[in-house]
Amino acid sequence: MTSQAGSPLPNDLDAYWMPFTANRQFKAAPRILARAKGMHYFMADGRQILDGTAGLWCVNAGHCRDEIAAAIAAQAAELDYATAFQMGHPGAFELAARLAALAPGDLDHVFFVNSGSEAVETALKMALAYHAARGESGRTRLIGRERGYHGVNFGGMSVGGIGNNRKQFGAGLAGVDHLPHTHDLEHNAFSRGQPDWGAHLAEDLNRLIALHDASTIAAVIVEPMAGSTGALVPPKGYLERLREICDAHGILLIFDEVITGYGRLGASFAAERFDVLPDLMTTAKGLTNAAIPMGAVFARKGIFETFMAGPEAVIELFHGYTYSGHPMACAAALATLDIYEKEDLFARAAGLEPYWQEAVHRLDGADNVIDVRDIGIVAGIEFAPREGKPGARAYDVFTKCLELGALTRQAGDVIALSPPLIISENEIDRLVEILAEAIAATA
Ligand code: PXG
Repeated sequence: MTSQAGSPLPNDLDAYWMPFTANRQFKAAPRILARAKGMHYFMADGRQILDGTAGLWCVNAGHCRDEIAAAIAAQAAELDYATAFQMGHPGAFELAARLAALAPGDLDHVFFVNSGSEAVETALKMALAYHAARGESGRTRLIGRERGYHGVNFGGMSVGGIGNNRKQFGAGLAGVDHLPHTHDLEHNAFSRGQPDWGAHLAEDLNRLIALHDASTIAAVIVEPMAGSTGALVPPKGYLERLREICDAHGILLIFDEVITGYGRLGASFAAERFDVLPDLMTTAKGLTNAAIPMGAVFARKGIFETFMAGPEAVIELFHGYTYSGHPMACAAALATLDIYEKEDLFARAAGLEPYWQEAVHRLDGADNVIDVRDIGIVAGIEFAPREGKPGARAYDVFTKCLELGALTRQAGDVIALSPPLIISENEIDRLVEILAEAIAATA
């Protein structure tokens, strides 16, 4: 069978075990994306859908960019694969240098991985190995945050703070603790940009230090803006305070910028926007405009140099992946960075932010909406849960939006928006109109 859009429709939905999906519910009424261009997806039935989520917070330059497709095709013909272990290829070195120049401060060494989850595992392992290399191998504890999302592997799941993502999988890593999340509707509902209330929540790190002793703590990992649990914007002064406390106690600060990296907040990285420099920074998603899976972990100069102090013939970090720095991913990333630069997309996002903010706050006061929040080109619209059915209201809004022609992302009782950074003002208006209509229709 062939769809109107010219792409095949699957005949058999059974074999594919879908990730983070209610498989039976989905297969009873499948939603099949057939192709995409620019700001739009096209469903298998030919319907055009405005992409309100940049795929999954990742297609920052819009879909199916010709330059990226051409770069991938050329690379596939020239050098399909090269091992990164004791061998190299030009693209990985070129990309690392470009990224080091893009990142703030002295975050100028780059380790390649294939996803956000792998970036997180890599950063956590780097933190432990860094302290060990300095003779402080007692620093093994890792501190995450409630409602944090750091991917699905064991380290990231353990420092993550989402009950549903943890409960099926045992005890996780030992020696992990969590800061409280910063989401508080009583004080911060309907904030525009960073909320005023909540910097004091960073002081909880001092409580954990008193409990565990700083000499046992390797690192604190947070998303500068928590994405997956519904766009939780950091309170003013909060990240700055975390940085101060970490500095005072020799604890590494890791920013998980898998969502916030590459322009989402109107700057290269959240670290730049908030002017808080982490020791390690994890990225993925927008790195290749999501065209090929890839992640990159950035390390500050002093961390990298600590590893380079031993004998030169000894491998400094016993870690890496078969596909680290894959040639095609490097080609996709280099083409993506070219687009970001040529179209000045991060500055474009910053310039669009006031319009975006005005537009999404038109939903303040809509039926059952208990919060609207925004930062960069991100918004979270939170609903009062249906009695005894958490998430059901936002799921209905999500499916209604799709019916009306827009893709949004549901996270619990929140609808998160994060469109490609090429979105026009008209398209922002259209996205908000569709949401308003969907909210009214499902109230
Ligand atoms: N860290 C952060 C901050 C993320 O947002 C990951 C790590 C893991 O990346 P990979 O590439 O391994 O998936 C992410 C991923 C959502 C949603 O609904 C967000 C993500 C993944 C799935 C769903 O917002 N982000």
